[in-house]
Amino acid sequence: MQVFFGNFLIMAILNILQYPDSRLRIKAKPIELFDKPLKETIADMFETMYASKGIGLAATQVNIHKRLIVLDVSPERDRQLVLLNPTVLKTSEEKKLHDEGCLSVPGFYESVERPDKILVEYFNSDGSKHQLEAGGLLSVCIQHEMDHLNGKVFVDYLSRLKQHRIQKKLIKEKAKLSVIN
Ligand code: QAP
Ligand code: CO
Repeated sequence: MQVFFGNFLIMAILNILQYPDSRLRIKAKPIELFDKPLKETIADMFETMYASKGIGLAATQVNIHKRLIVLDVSPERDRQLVLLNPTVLKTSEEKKLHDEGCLSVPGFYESVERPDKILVEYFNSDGSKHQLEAGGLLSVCIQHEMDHLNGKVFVDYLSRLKQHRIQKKLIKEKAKLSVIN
């Protein structure tokens, strides 16, 4: 939600769901209306992503189950990308290993294998259709965020042992925090 206070536009930092929250498993629905509330959600998602020092955030992670992702993989943090209703048209045969983290899985980084290059079709916030050929970190990030829209988390690609270790640690951390608060 955005609030106008005089001339100031106040954006909100949204709550990020933490793995293994079952709401991270909900499949997001296509966006049908490219309206003002949608633009406000996008602004809030960027605010949330930058505040958390992230490079990508899917709507699913902030408990909004619509097909919307925001990204900024630039070192200067000034290249905002919004992908609405993204679909992958092509993937390269070549796969690569890349270290991944996730704002919903704080403190854990693990290597995941994915196609090196992808061709994605998406809509921007004005409702116009675009295509983007991505490689490297951008490609990894788009694939990671698109997984979220389908209820998938990068941890799902790891061994059962690693999944259980991560779950145990995050549940334990949460329990500690609830004693304090
Ligand atoms: C997905 O993830 C990604 O654990 C985006 O303590 C990440 O922005 C794709 C973050 C890496 C490709 C490579 C994670 C921030 C941010 C943490 C993120 C943390 C603070 C993760
Ligand atoms: Co993630």
